Amino acid sequence: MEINTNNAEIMLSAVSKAQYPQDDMPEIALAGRSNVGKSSFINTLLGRKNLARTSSKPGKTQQLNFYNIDDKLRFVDVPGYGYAKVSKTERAKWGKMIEEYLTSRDNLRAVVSLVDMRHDPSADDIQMYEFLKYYEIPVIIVATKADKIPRGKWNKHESAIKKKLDFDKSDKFVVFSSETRHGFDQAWEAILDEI
Ligand SMILES: Nc1nc2c(ncn2[C@@H]2O[C@H](COP(=O)(O)OP(=O)(O)OP(=O)(O)O)[C@@H](O)[C@H]2O)c(=O)[nH]1
Ligand SMILES: [Mg+2]
Repeated sequence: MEINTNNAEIMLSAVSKAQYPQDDMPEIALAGRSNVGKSSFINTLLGRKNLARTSSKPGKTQQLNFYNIDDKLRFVDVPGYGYAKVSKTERAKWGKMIEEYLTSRDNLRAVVSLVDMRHDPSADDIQMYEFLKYYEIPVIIVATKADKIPRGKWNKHESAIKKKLDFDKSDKFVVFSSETRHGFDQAWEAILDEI
């Protein structure tokens, strides 16, 4: 499929089902801990600096943000989990919003689940992966911030992440960096494979 990635724009932000776009365009959602680099991943894949708002402060993205890419697919930027400074009520609202989207959205083709390549996956990362497996939602694991680890240690980190997640070999795993654009082709290939 030919996609003009320059032709991308934010379409809408939503907090509930009634606000989701009403059509059958395929969607790829981005999930991961707050600050892991979801918005940066979107910007890198679209060759844009600031289409998806990024921040060194966690918790920047608080709604489901739908990005229209050349009228061929959508990225859905999902608020990050595991941000300590939110109230219990906020967290419960977040959980409900994500769960509603992930379990009921017919447009959803796959979830790109981002983990920080430097560290073992958190309990929340593991829970997200188990959740996606349980609902049989195709998942692409993107291990990001690879630029922060020496290349000679990449294999060791990849193995550790896979082991912790109990990674299913039929899923895709992409080593990625928004800094160097490492993994750009592989990430696009994995995504286009699912839509
Ligand atoms: N070195 C490096 N920094 C990165 C990379 N990806 C993201 N960052 C930085 O990490 C911080 C958080 O990135 P975001 O893309 O805003 O993270 P997010 O997952 O969208 O965060 P929330 O919206 O809070 O959930 C920013 O300061 C980015 O510049 C990467 O691959 N390498
Ligand atoms: Mg974000």
